[in-house]
Amino acid sequence: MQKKIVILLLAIGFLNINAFGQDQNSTSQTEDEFVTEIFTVYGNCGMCERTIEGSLKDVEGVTLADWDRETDKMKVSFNPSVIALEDIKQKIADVGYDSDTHRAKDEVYNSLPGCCQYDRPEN
Ligand SMILES: [Cu+2]
Repeated sequence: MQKKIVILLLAIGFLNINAFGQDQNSTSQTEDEFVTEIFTVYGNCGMCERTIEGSLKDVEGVTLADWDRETDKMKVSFNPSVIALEDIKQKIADVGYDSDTHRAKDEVYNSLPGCCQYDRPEN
């Protein structure tokens, strides 16, 4: 009877160590996989914010998309093995917004609501 209890305790101890080891492992993996980038996206108002952030909603590999209308800074966390920064900027351009490297098509920009037609950067 005593022996059984000892074995049981040993087994529980082993499981705990194992679970702990796995936990550590998956945490560091998640940290390694995701990167955060900050870049400029031109826009005006709260509606722009919804459109810009909405362009990355439900996009695979993107875990955070936050645009600050005071500073025009876009913060994106993503997994670069799933989606490239270029593709993220293209998705933002596709809904009408210029970034530091990607330019929206004129017709998409022109179809934005008047209040959202921000001053475009040159070229
Ligand atoms: Cu707007």
